[in-house]
Amino acid sequence: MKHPVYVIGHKNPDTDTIVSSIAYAEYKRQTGVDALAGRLGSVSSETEYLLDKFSFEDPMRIYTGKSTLSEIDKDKAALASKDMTMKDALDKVMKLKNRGLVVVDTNKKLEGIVTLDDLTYMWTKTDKQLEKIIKTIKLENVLKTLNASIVVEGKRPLSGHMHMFPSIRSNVEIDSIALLRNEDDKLEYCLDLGASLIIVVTSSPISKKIIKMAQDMDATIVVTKLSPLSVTRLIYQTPAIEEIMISKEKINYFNINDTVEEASKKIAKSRHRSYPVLDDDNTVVGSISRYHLFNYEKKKFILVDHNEIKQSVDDIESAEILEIVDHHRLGGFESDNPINITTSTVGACSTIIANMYLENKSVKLSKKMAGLLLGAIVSDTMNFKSPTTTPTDISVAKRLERISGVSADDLSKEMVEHAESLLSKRFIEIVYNDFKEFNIEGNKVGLAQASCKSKSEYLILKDDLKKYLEDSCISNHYDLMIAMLTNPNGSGSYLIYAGNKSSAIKEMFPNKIKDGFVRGLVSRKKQLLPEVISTLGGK
Ligand SMILES: [Mn+2]
Repeated sequence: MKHPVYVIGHKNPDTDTIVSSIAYAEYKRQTGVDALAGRLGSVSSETEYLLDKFSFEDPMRIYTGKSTLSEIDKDKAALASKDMTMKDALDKVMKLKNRGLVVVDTNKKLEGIVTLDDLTYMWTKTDKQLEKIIKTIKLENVLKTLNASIVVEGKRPLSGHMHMFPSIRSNVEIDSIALLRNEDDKLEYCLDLGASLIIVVTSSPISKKIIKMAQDMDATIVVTKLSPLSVTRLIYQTPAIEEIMISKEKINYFNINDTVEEASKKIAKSRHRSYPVLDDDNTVVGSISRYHLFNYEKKKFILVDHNEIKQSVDDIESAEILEIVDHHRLGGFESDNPINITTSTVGACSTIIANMYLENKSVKLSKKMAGLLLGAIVSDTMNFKSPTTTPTDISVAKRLERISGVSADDLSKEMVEHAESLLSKRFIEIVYNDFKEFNIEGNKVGLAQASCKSKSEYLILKDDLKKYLEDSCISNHYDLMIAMLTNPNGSGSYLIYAGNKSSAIKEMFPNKIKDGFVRGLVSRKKQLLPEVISTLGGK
């Protein structure tokens, strides 16, 4: 099984993160890496609009860095139906490494398992236990296993008793099975005492007298050319495996979405060799053994648009990080192996990736991919108005405009139009989806950023959102919380604030703030934070 490398952006994905993962996965595929784009949350309506416009699919949702059973190598399950004879099961199981069969119904739903051990335990059973099993054998299985043919078919039931080459003085029980040579006196004797199934080891025909007698007694006679020894051995392998299988309720089995860690824990407590793996419809899709759980390849990731563990996929510690492409500060990341890191202080991660496409002549940048990347750069730099914008962002965007035939300005306007209304979000999302906490001169400060398309949205929200911030300050002990509601067109931000230090805000942006709006304020990191620091720090 070939394992893909997942290219993922950060949690609460924005357009730059989603586009970076799609574009870099495609870039890696063109260089021969089996890469797939993944996402850690739902996409915004702005992103969705951009994906639709250039006909790209949503990346697949990824929940954990742990490997699930669907992602590791497994054995193909050797399937059997419960009416399979033990003889056929033995023949099949001897050819398997894990020496186990998975018993399923006609829809491949799990019913139980049968292992080589179960099949051989048959020989340790008492006569009484064997009788119970022999009682269940079917005529068709006897014919198949003993390579036998029917001479007379009767309807007597089977008691489970077996008589091997009885003499005329033996106590042959009613409805028993008798194994005989083609000797009329003994055949007659057994029929007379009410034997139900007579297996005759012979190559010569059964006499008419015996046939007539069997018909009168409603008994069955079958003939086989196998040796007496083979017949004695094989007759105990004619029962169906249903009689000895271990039913579903008594075994460990796994769902394809269980993690390797969960499965290992369960397996450590049990002694079977192999365990069925089912999909969500309870259909058997494979089987695993200890070997698979101790020798699996970790899930592999390339991180784009982030590098901090807490912004990345859950359980990233269980996975392997191969590479990072980012435009944020480095956040104390450690790796076991040397890895490739590409970082640059540009306004969008998509700028770095677009640059890679433009510089690598052996990689093709399609028209629609150029449009997609352009959209992400426009979004992350707020149409180049954010102070994080660099000349590289602008020059790369110009080249993308030419290749895609789309204008950055038009794209920006369309995306702002399709951005989600703040009114459709809950306060907890507005405040905490993109939230950073700072300690400034002993003050606990929280700065939230969200995009806000219009003054009317702000006016509708501002009182209730202020109340929400005030409550959050009290319950979470913030001295100051600011919600920065930025117009995605880059014109500026509305500020809503609360906390015992909120009077300080009034000292900030003294000339620029008008009806809560600060023209030109778009970057939390480069504009708002330094202002808050200097106000609270008195510097
Ligand atoms: Mn970004």
